Amino acid sequence: MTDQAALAPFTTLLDMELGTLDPQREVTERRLDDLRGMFLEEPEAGDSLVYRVYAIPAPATGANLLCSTTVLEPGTAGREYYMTKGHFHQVRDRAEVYLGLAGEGRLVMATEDGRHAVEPIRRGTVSYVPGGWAHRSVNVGREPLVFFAAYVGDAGHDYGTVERTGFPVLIVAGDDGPEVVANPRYRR
Ligand code: M6P
Ligand code: ZN
Repeated sequence: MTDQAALAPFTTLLDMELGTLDPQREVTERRLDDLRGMFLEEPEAGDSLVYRVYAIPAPATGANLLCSTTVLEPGTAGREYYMTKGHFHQVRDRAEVYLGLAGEGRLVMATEDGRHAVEPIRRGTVSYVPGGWAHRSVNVGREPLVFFAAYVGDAGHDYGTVERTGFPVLIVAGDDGPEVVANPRYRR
């Protein structure tokens, strides 16, 4: 018998604008202090909230899907918009799907050999993150960016690789809106 046997069907109510879940289960908060070293310019001191992840827990096995909503606040550190830490999956070939719910964002993805892709996130976008692609979301709008994500349960989060290399590109506030620029600190 696997964990599967212990899991009964259940439903969660998702507020499509706010991204909150009812019932609320695990909530992870990330503040500017948790993102130290990730922005090109260090943000001013302060522990401003950057994002919250509301998870729907399930056993972290390859038979399950782990689902969460992320609510990413608007803001900038230097010219860079607020963003998530970003990660590869520990099990590299595990895929993920992002469904945009509210706000305006970008999904930045990169492979370990240095390729990158930038896709929009807004209400109704469904983005496929193939295995082997690190992913980070960026809020380029003035409202919270809200999206739903589902990934293979045994994927795991590898934050260390992204912390070491960065992403090949940054999303920065330009005169006419968001711009994709090369990351001068990126190294494979
Ligand atoms: C999405 C998913 C989660 C992830 C969250 C925040 O909801 O990809 O697995 O935790 O975004 O991103 P990060 O873990 O990179 O901070
Ligand atoms: Zn992921």
